[in-house]
Amino acid sequence: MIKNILLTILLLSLTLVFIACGEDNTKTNPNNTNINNNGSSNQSSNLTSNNSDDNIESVDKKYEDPYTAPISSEILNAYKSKISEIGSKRGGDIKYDLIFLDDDNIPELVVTELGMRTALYTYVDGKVVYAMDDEEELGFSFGAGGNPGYDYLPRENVIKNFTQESMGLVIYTNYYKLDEKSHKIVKSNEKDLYETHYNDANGNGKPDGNELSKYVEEAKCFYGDEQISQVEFNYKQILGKYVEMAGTKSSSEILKLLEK
Ligand SMILES: [Ca+2]
Ligand SMILES: [Ca+2]
Repeated sequence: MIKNILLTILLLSLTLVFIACGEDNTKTNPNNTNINNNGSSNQSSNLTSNNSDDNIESVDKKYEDPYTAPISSEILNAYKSKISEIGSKRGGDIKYDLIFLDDDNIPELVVTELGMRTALYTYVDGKVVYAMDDEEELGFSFGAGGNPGYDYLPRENVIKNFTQESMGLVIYTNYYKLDEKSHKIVKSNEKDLYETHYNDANGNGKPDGNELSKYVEEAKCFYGDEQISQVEFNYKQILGKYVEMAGTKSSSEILKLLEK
């Protein structure tokens, strides 16, 4: 088992050398990187799942449909009340979905204000709790300013997001997780993980003045203020077969699915 894990890690790191901070990323389309990550993860899951039936089962379970999974009626009823409450409080185009973000068999509720924000709720001790910092703001914002949205690894408690700043010259890769104690979404990395595509001629760590006008193909990689190698950068990536984290169902559609 340990051998398999080591082999997988080795293969992933070798594959990744060709992804981040390399030619593919210089296209600055976050979706490109996403596709690459999905591709490399497919290879790795094939490798591992060929090894035993247990692994095939666990891969299947990861992508289990929350609407047909065995979930207690207490949890489903609590989410139904929350959906009705959100629907009556907020106007606009709100969409919902249930996902298994972490592996505790209690699904999370995704609430998306289309093209604007996505928020998560989870269920703790008989109650639906808001998993974001600020309820007024309704969670992660996306759509504007080079942030296409959020993806997650089912049952692995990983949320991933790319954010482009300075017209694509700086690209952040953000990872988040649901904190077990606070039941809030928190950043997984202590420091920012990002790539830059400009020549910092004045050395102030920011793209400014003439630096903004030239896109540099070869990326520099950073963790916080520290420049790191491509290999170190790749090593900090969390690979897997990501799924988009966004509400896709109207309140009436999801309430129907939750009737059991
Ligand atoms: Ca959960
Ligand atoms: Ca500068």
